[in-house]
Formats: sequence, C-alpha cells, structure tokens
Amino acid sequence: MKKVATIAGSDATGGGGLEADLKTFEEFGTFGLAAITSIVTLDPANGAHHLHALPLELIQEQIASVFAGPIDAIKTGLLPSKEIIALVSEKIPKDRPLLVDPVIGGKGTQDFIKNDQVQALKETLLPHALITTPNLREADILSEMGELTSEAQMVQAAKKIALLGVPNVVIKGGARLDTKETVDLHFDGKTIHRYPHPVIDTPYNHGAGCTFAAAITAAMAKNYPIEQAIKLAIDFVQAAIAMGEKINPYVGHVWHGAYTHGEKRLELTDED
Ligand code: PXL
Repeated sequence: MKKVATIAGSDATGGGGLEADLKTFEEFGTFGLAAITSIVTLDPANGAHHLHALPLELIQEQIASVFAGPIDAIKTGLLPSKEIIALVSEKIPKDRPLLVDPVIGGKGTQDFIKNDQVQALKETLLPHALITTPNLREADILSEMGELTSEAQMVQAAKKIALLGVPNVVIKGGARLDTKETVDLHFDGKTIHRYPHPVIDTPYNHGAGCTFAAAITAAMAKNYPIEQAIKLAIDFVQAAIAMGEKINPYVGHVWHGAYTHGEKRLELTDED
C-alpha cells in the first residue's frame, strides 16, 4: 500500500488542514500519516480563527516519526513560521515527490502569514517541490504580480513561480473570477495545460484547496502522471464541493467522501 505524509496544520472544524488531507488520502486507497505544525480553532461566539503553532521540537519529533519508514509522496500545508519552514525543508526526504500547498492566502489562514514566511517558503521549501498549487491570491503573492484578474496573468504568474525552482505550477482559478466556468492552469516548465471546469455555485466550499492538493499528492504516490493526477483531483474536488455541507453558523465544508461514497450516501438515511 502506498504511504502518503502530510505536514500541515489541524483545522479543528474538519474541512481543511490535515483533516482534509488524511480523509482524502484514505479515499484514494492510500495510507495517510501526519505531522501537525499548528492548530487552527474557530471561536463559536464569532467565527474568528485562532492559530496555535506547536513547538519546533515537537514538530521535529513528529517528522522523525512519520519518516521512520518509507513514504511514497509528501504534502505540506500550513507552516506558520519561517523556523517551521526551515525545519521542514531540512528534515524531509528529498528523493520523494513533494507537493507544497502554499497556504498563505486562503480563507481562515491569510491573516496569520507574515512576509518573512513567504520569503522562507520561496527560498527554502519551494525549490524542493515537484509541484505547487497556489490559488489566485497565493499566486499573486508568490509571483509579486499583484491581483490576477485574467487567464493571461495566471499564465505569467505560473511561469514566474516556476522560476523559484518548481517543475510544476498549478494555479487554481477558483470562483474568484466571477464566471460560470473557471480554469485551473498547469505549467510544466514548457507547456501550459488548461483544465476548464464549471464553477459550482455554493458557499460550502471550505477545504477545497487542501483537498485538491491532497488528492494530487495521493495520486502521485500511486504513480499517476502529473496531468492525470491533476484531472483526477479536479473531479474529486468537484464532487466534494457539490456535496458540501454547512458545518457551523460560519462555514460550510466540502465533503471529502463524495467522490467514492456519494451515491451510497444518497441511498442511506441519517439516523438522527
Ligand atoms: O486555507 C486552508 C487551511 C489550511 N490549513 C489549515 C486550515 C485551513 C483553513 O482553515 O485551518 C490548518
């Protein structure tokens, strides 16, 4: 069985973060392992997110635990300080496919990220990545191009980010361009591949980014070629968004089980 590791934050509400990663790894029929960098909580009184980073020694011990045996692919998510980024960059095996999800501009986490972390990500971790998966906002920050409002700008940003030493850059169009169809762009160092798909009109899409990145990582562990892994991940996330659920008064999450269990869930009734 393929083993897939995530080094990420915990999203206590279960939509994004390592919860999304582990659920997604499982859906892909792989074995998931996790090192927790931080815990993100949600205040039920007002919906505010709070970040609690774990001590470096504890993160280091977890990374040692995770890599005590062979791992087929690695994903990183929220790495909330430059020291944590340096530690992860130093300790992860360099001969395994690494996906870096640059969690610097997502809902719920964007307020936690400081400029020195972005620099550390660019200089220390991204050069080890086989693939990175920024959303539009993250691509804007990494490329230093400012707000990206067209596909032509996404192409330019992908090429700039590749210059940081990443062979594959996937920029997610998401729902921000305010159209019925969106496009995810993949630059493989030579060619731009387009992955157009419909925008699903729902507010319940928290966790979509983490789930997309986790799906690509699991597919890479299973030796899918990158383009096929991206296509599969898009289908997986589209299903997860289509069956999104309101989880608390503030957010609704994608359902990571939708791609493989969606039909069955329709047949079963919840025993309330
Ligand atoms: O932005 C995605 C994300 C990543 N990691 C953690 C999160 C979230 C969103 O809330 O909590 C830990």
